[in-house]
Amino acid sequence: MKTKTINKIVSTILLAGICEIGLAFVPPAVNLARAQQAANAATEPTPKVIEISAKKFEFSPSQITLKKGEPAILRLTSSDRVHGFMSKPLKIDTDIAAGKTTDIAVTPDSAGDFTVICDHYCGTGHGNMKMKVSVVE
Ligand SMILES: [Cu+2]
Repeated sequence: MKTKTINKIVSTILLAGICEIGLAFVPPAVNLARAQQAANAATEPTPKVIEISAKKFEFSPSQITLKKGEPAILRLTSSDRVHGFMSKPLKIDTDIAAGKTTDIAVTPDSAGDFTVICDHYCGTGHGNMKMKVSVVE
């Protein structure tokens, strides 16, 4: 009777141990998928960073070229006051505060020439404050 009880306890402990191993064990296929994901992330190109500065009443450079489907970061600064930076077809709309860097991510989905305008009134020349973004295939 006593031995039987001990045997039962021992087998319960063993069973619990096996379950724990079972939980910790990750099938190799899952591990492989994870490794593949990590490798893909590592080989994904880091977005190109393009610096654009704004001041009354121009953007510099006044023209940039992006590639369709390729992510880029536009690093925007203003040397005088707050300006806008807006292009509907490129899905860009932000303000550029003075003395601060504003990063915006853009991945153009169609080729062509697009105009970015300052949509934050900044003075008499505001209406002509724009730049061109050329998106190539
Ligand atoms: Cu403006």
